Amino acid sequence: MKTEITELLHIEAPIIQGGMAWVAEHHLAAAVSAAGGLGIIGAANAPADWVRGEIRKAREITDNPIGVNVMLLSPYADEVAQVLVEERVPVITTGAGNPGKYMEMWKSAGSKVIPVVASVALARMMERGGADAVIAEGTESGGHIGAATTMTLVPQVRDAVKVPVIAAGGIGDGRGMAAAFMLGADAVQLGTRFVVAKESICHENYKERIIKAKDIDSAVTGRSHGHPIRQLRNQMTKEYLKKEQEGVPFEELELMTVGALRNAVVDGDVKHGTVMAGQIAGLISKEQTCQEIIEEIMQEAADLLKER
Ligand code: TUI
Repeated sequence: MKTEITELLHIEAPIIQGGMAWVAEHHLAAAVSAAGGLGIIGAANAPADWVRGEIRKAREITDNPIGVNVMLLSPYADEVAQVLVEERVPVITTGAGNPGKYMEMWKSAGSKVIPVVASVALARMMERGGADAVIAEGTESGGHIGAATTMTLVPQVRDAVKVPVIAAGGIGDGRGMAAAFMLGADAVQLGTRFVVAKESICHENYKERIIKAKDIDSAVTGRSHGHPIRQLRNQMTKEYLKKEQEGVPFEELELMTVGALRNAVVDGDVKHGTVMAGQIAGLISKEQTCQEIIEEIMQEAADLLKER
């Protein structure tokens, strides 16, 4: 399947893996890229040397292009930005902010820069600033989210910019991919479905929690202080939301979440840890290899797009 995104990024399948903190390390990214999609190493809050190591380890597994996601709230964002130039990373996605100050250095190093946007205004600003494409991410996503749904955001971003649009948020199979194409997308980005990939190093408890999740099992914490995070309900979200409702200050709420994502992903504490996942978790029913996931989605989407 050829689209503007497969041509731009030199990939076979217009499927991009989300840059999920703790989960998107070199095994997962390399497996997605080896299967023809675009694997992404999630720099999240990690130091720059970790990111460099992951890029190099991924390159030992596959020669296909691999990208890196820069989480712009990271204290290491400046150093990570520099490492990506030194390592000549072909594709850079960004999340949780405006990557404007890095655009020039990345572009002159020859990287394709693809910011995640949660609004039409930011999409327009990113295009003006030289973005090669944008990821329009709806509120169905896991983790840090915007307000607009994928169904409403993607066509509005499509109409507002000329660069290719990648749809994200709530997409978990070929039906979601075909729907995103109908809305004007040139590719899709999936997170939750890849968390449960065989190559994902995420703890089995976390994977099992996603596989058992139902449609309305996620909750959004942090709305009151402007850092909304979608995650699966557990003891932690229950306590957090109660405290948030009581007006407990931001600093105290933040203390509850320090290290909580790591506790869930690495140690498997899905009761007290943060189990970030998108609303599509309810659809995801089994662990598969990245190749199986990509082949299945591509086949489903191709059949649907042919029928119409
Ligand atoms: O970034 C994400 N998802 C994330 S980042 C993350 S790490 C984290 N962990 C705990 C607390 C806080 C962060 C977990 N999940 N997705 C991409 C994304 N970007 N979604 C929404 C946005 C976004 C929102 C506002 C991008 C730009 C933006 O603009 C604000 C501005 O500065 O203009």
